[in-house]
Amino acid sequence: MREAFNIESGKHYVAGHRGMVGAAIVRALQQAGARQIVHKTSNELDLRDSSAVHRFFEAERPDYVFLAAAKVGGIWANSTYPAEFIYDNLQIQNNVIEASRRFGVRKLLFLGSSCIYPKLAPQPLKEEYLMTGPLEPTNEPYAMAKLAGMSMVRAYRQQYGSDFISVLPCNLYGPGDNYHPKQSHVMAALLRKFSEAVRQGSAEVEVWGTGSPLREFMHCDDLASACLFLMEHYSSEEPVNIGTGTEISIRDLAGKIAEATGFQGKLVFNPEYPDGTPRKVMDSTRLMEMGWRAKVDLGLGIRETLGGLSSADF
Ligand code: GFB
Repeated sequence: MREAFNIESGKHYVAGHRGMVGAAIVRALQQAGARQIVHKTSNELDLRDSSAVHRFFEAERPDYVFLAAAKVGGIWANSTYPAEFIYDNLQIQNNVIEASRRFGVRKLLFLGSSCIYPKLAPQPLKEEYLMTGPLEPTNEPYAMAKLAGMSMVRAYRQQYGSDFISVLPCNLYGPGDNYHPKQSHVMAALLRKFSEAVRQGSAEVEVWGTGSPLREFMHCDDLASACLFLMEHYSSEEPVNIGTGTEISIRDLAGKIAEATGFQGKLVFNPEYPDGTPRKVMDSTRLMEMGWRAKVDLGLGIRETLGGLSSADF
């Protein structure tokens, strides 16, 4: 019989705590009463270094692990640094998952992404559609690494009885995002572009691609809430989609952000940049049937994220 997930008394290790997702998970754990949260910066602990990771786990012996550390980025970053995306992510997840098994971690949550579904899988995406067709070329190495991580989670459950689970979030945004002008995801990139355009009085903002692709966005605090919910209530080898079920075109998203920032100028769509996957809205029935729902409305989430931006972000 597996022991219940005990937030208060358990020792939680959040790998990647300084990233947008990791920081949101730390906030959620603190708000839920967690008293022992351990984390290390990438300078303190390089998760690609197997012996360093094993030394850390031997010393800290966490009960629960949230594997939110990864090399992530938007469509341009994935297309530009494919070797780093596959190497770093394979190294990180191999080391953390194996060390978690070796040092008796009670439960581990592995984060995949909706971008690892086949490019043209039927929509909305159901978990069983994974691995049923060719991947989106712009982030195939990243997707292969994440698919390998999910396979590892299943294999460790089967061979060692490890209580490890995998989740698949949709596109995310919120405080602490990466606002790098080229390497960021679309939400962060547009929040930055429109904010700077208003500040500088620019007449136009460049939006990459045609604007026609559809994306599903969730606030990182909702994702963190879903992760704690699944750590408490879910224990199976099947991955779980974490989405809102609502999609928006890049064009309409740009319009929403222009309105939220008060930008009055022109949107210029640049088709020299790739559109990527045309759609990737997920079917999150498996999660919703367990009783969890996303709470943060997209318009409100965009305004709150804008309001929280500071010069430290850009
Ligand atoms: O978030 P994003 O970069 O990646 O979104 P994906 C890319 C979509 O937004 C493309 C358009 O259709 C872009 O043409 N876009 C418009 C922009 N303006 C911009 C901009 O200024 N910056 C960016 N980045 N995009 C990612 C995967 O796919 O999804 C990652 O590559 C990750 O691995 C992430 O899984 C969740 O949503 O296409």
